[in-house]
Amino acid sequence: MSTPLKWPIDHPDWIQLYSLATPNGHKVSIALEEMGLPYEAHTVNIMQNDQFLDEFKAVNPNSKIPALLDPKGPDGKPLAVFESGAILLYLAEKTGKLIPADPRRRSECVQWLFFQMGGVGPMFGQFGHFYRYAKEKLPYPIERYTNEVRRLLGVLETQLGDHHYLIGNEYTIADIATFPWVGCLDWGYSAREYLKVDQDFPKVVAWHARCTEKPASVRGAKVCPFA
Ligand SMILES: N[C@@H](CCC(=O)N[C@@H](CS)C(=O)NCC(=O)O)C(=O)O
Repeated sequence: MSTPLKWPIDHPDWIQLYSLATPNGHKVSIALEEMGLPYEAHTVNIMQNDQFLDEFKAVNPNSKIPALLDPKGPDGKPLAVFESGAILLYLAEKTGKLIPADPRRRSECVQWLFFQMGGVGPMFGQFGHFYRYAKEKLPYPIERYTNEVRRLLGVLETQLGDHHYLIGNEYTIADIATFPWVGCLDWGYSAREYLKVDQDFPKVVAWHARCTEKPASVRGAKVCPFA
């Protein structure tokens, strides 16, 4: 007899999302909502080590949320995709949505997506660990990641210039990859005041509000909630 699935599938023709309502998880559920793709969401409780189950590792060998299984990959066969940036790019290419068609603009979008994946995500995450969660409040890493988070917020502030979104007035996967992490400085790490976000980065604050207020963002942020 086979082991019952932890996450039974009711709609095998839909995209299967394995996630949790963290900034990395939000990216994908918000993009799926914005693109209007049918999907079925499965909550992976990383506090209970669900990510190390073989059933999850079959979708993401790296044991981290988010991950998805598209029953209809580019060749019509099922495709598993992990790493939130790769998932966003995959979905954008699949639908032609949230990514510019023009090659120059597309490259800009991909550059800011990678800026998030290589900079904002890891650095904000390390900041949160040492500032909020580490039992011992160590001055050196707190100072190091505070400086780096504020530097990255400054890069975003400059990039936003006088336009609405990261690469101009078109909302793209680069915005969706980034704004949940900016929000997390407040709702996840309670560091909005400490980092002087409102005082020093007003364009980032306005852009974050513009992105979070979208109906798809509101719906996407509710997917795979913490128990
Ligand atoms: N680079 C990965 C990072 C994913 C990641 O760090 N996910 C966290 C939650 S936000 C996780 O699953 N942690 C569980 C663990 O480390 O065991 C991505 O963007 O998908």
